[in-house]
Amino acid sequence: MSSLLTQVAQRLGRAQRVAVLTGAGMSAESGVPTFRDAQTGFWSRFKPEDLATPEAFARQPEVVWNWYAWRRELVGKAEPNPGHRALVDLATRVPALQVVTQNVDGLHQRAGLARVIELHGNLMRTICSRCGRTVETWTAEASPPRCLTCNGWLRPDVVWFGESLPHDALTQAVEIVGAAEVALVVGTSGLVEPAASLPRLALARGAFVVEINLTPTPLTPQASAFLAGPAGEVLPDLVTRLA
Ligand code: BV8
Ligand code: ZN
Repeated sequence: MSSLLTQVAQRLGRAQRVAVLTGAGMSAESGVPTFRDAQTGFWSRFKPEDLATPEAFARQPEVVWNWYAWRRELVGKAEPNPGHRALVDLATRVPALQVVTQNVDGLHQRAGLARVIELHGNLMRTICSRCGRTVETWTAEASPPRCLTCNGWLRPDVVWFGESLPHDALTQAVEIVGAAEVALVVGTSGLVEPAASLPRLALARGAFVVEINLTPTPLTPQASAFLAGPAGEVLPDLVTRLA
């Protein structure tokens, strides 16, 4: 593995444009459960895919609102891990490194990355489900709280299954991934579209695509390199070898 790590580090050292596509595995070592992880406690009886939908919110808004309130609290207590920090370090060494994330926890930004493309929004931002305005504070007597402007239910500013991704984020992600000489695909099961198609776009454009994951995924057979291990260890190791 170490020769592969060195080979990948050499590729990174020569690259001008690097795209990094991250999924929930990036935040696992920060204590934020991945989507595939069995949910804990009260939430163990629900499947995330069933809760993260407009239909679930329409049918049981209180349950969906409380699930996100639980996740907001958990994410609020989480800290960026060495993998997040390694990407900040890498961004100072690569002329044009850009992170495109499926994660909604904001940990890349909290680690110090100035610009992050958030494909699926950010659960630390709350909006009105009717008029769309961003809401910073709300009283806790109702779940979900209501918008003071139009009385609509508040909701997390995330992309639910069946909802379109933010147009600008997806457009920028396609440009960045399509122009990259090296793409790092970190901690994603590669099951959710259209994010899952981005690594294949990089391959089609001739990029060197490196997958970093604990276990193989549908992308692994096509990837240029597969580095098996936790993001919080593999990414710092890569940066060390760069130096
Ligand atoms: C859309 C925000 C259309 C909410 C999320 C059939 C075929 C193809 C597609 C579809 C289909 N049926 C429906 C669709 C479309 C659907 C989809 O892809 N469904 C899947 C389930 C089949 N997609 C959508 O609905 C998207 N919208 O297509 O719109 C449209 C078009 C026009 C008009 C209207 C609509 C919207 C998708 C976005 C959904 N929102 N998140 C929230 O968070 O609550 S997705 C959510 O799940 C995450 O954001 C993330 O993207 C995904 C989870 O995936 P991962 O990040 O990969 O995490 P996961 O847990 O799966 O895996 C973790 C990985 O990390 C594992 O591989 C593990 O091994 C690894 N790991 C663990 N620890 C570590 C590690 N790796 C390294 N180090 C570690 N320490
Ligand atoms: Zn409103």
